[in-house]
Amino acid sequence: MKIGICDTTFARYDMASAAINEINQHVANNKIIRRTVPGVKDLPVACKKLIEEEGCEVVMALGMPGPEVMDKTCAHEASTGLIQAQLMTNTHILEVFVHEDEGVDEKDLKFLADNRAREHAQNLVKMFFKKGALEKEAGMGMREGHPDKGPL
Ligand code: RDL
Ligand code: RDL
Ligand code: RDL
Repeated sequence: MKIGICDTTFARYDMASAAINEINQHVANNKIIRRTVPGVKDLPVACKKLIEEEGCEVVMALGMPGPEVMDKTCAHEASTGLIQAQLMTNTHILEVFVHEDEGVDEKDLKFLADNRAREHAQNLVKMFFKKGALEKEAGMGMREGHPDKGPL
């Protein structure tokens, strides 16, 4: 399988390497194509190109919106762009965003970024390599990065 990984230089943690490391721990013999762009708003077209020009069957888009209102707006715009790219290509692009103000301090933010990237990579593996795996987790209050909330 061809897997696309797209990340940004704006992010303060190398989430792409964490995601690639996690994928390789679970499944072998896949072609992983990585692209890095400046910021989250550059992700949608980069992901679309990975799908249309490089033949990727799934892509992860990893980014870090900053703490300012402008950054949050940027993140929302990037998100709608990523959804548009998915609909245009009929292909999943897993959005892995960690907001810079989600961590209580820098250490916590780093831990969260690494964890969230890895847990979304595990979701990718479950979606494309382990048939029925996500159905087993349906309604279980799963979260990425933070502890799971659990079912009611
Ligand atoms: O196309 C060039 C830039 O506009 C693009 O890279 C933006 O995504 C960069 N950017 C902002 O301009 C901004 O105000 C980013 C953020 N905030 C942000 O919070 N996170 C980013 N990029 O990854
Ligand atoms: O593409 C992978 C994820 O980005 C995607 O599954 C999101 O829908 C996950 N998600 C969030 O990232 C978030 O900030 C969800 C929520 N909030 C939410 O409130 N409910 C969800 N997903 O079902
Ligand atoms: O409970 C409040 C939530 O907003 C908080 O838990 C965030 O961590 C939610 N969240 C994001 O804001 C985000 O950008 C999540 C994701 N991405 C995500 O990918 N997975 C999550 N939460 O479980």
